[in-house]
Amino acid sequence: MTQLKEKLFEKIQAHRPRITRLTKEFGSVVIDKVDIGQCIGGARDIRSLVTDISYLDPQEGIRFRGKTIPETFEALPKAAGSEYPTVESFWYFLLTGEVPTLDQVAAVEAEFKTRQVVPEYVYTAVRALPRDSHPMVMLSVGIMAMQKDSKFAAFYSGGKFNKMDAWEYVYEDASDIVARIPVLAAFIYNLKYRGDKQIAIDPKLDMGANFAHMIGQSEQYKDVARMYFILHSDHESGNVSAHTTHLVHSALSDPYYAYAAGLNGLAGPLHGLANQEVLGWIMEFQKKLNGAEPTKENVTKALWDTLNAGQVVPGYGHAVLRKTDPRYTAQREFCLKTPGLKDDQLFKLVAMIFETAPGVLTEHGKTKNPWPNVDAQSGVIQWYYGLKEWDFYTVLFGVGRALGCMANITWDRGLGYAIERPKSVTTDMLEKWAAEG
Ligand code: FAM
Repeated sequence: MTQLKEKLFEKIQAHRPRITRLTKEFGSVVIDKVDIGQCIGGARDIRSLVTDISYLDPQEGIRFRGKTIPETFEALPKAAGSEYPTVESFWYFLLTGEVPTLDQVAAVEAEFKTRQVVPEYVYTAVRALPRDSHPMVMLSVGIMAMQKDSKFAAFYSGGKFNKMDAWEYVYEDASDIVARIPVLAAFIYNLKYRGDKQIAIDPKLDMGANFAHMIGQSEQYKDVARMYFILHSDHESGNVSAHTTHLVHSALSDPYYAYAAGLNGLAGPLHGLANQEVLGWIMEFQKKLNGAEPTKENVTKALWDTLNAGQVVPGYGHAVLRKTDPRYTAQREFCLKTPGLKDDQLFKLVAMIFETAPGVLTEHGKTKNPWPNVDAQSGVIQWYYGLKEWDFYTVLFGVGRALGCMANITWDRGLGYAIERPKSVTTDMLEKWAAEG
């Protein structure tokens, strides 16, 4: 067993009695009630999922294992010569809740090297798709193609399946997915946008740095990749990608089936595709500006044009958050401290939208949250570093989101969570209850 797996086992064993006690002794304690609005309105805010990986406070934003984003970046060991932690150290932290030592991080890095090689048949499957397929389709197909080697599926069908050990096989698949997904994403990027000029893995590099290397990016982009993957990793359990992954895995579908499903949800414009939509929207707007500086007046007009056309302003609003998303703030701070980027025209425009959109959306009066989410800022950074193919941005999100989704389902199995099966009702029943008050 690796150090990480041993530590995880220790944590899971220590946690199991808490769940058993809660279920056996306190299973009937009421923690929420459901109204008709929530039933029709996407189950908004109903407390019905459990996770200890991250928690989203509507005012404060996300905490990973109890730490805010700045606290997380501060606490974790940094990549050599960088202000940012490696993705590997963050993976250790998400899974165990403990900040790893440098030795523990080195062990995860070594483990990922043995896991990160993507089988050739996966590339063959992705290559067989039409080249103009959306890169999210390619990513999802790539993950599905790997399923045939699922260790969890083999354990399940091998006749020795038992609930206590099942998590170990989820952990194996989850770790393989996390280690391989940036390599698969780099392959897709090169296939689609660089004439299939592939770059081999550099085994000396950590995950984020290797991704930068594999897509032919600069030294500085290594930190962008590390930051981006960590920021997009997890946002508690109710969002579409995390919830879908959890739901599908709850049927004991293996992590490949589960995460491909999660990615398919991430590909929706109200969820992960918003980062692509933001950049498309901004580009259109920049074209209209025709070289003129963005001002409060012209940005206000563009926002109203969008709203009056019945469209949403991409990158603004959130189902849970009621303040500026700290993932937006972390990326804005990265822009402000990066020479060149802070004076970039696109960044200036995004900053002007940040000044203007909350007021316009408040006046519009529909959204419960007029503040920006993670997607409003991320495309600008990618664009600045030359990653201009914005239909790829959701793939970057999907690489990061694998960390959270895979940590979550490893724990789901460790704690033996049940198959998910909420109850549905009919409109007649709702009308009857409505009449009864
Ligand atoms: N622009 C215009 N209208 C908006 C809006 C926006 N950015 N955000 C919400 N609204 C509208 C929404 O369409 C709804 O209108 P109807 O009553 O006509 O249906 C109304 O405001 C109430 O919505 P809400 O309760 O404030 O938000 P929801 O919980 O229903 O939806 C979002 C949350 C994120 C889907 C929504 O805010 C939205 O569509 N935002 C733009 C797309 C986006 O940025 N998505 C990314 C979310 C991100 F965090 C992620 O997953 N990566």
